[in-house]
Amino acid sequence: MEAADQIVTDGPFAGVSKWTLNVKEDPGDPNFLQRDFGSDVTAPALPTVGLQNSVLNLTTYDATPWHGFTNTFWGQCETALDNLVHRYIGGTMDTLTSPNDPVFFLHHANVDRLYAL
Ligand SMILES: [Cu+2]
Repeated sequence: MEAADQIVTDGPFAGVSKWTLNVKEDPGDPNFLQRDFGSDVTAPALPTVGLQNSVLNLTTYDATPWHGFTNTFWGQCETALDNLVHRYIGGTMDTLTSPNDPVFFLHHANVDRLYAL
């Protein structure tokens, strides 16, 4: 659950006192965990199992121009799966300091699992 400022308001990482962010992109960024599920219009939902399976079925690992927007396993894993989850959760997960959010590690463990498959 999050309030208007996207601060996480319940659970073990709620508020400022339970989970203080010390590494920030910008010194003015808040020092509390923020989430804003589904508010990004480009990421209104988590990736589906069907999307995940379609990425797993891509047989080319990567291709020119090597930038991640190709229809390859690496390109789609990064853009269609990984980035979509960051944008769907929003808040802290949608920043360069997204490892401040504990869910980052759950999410990236799954990304690692996909690479292993
Ligand atoms: Cu990521």
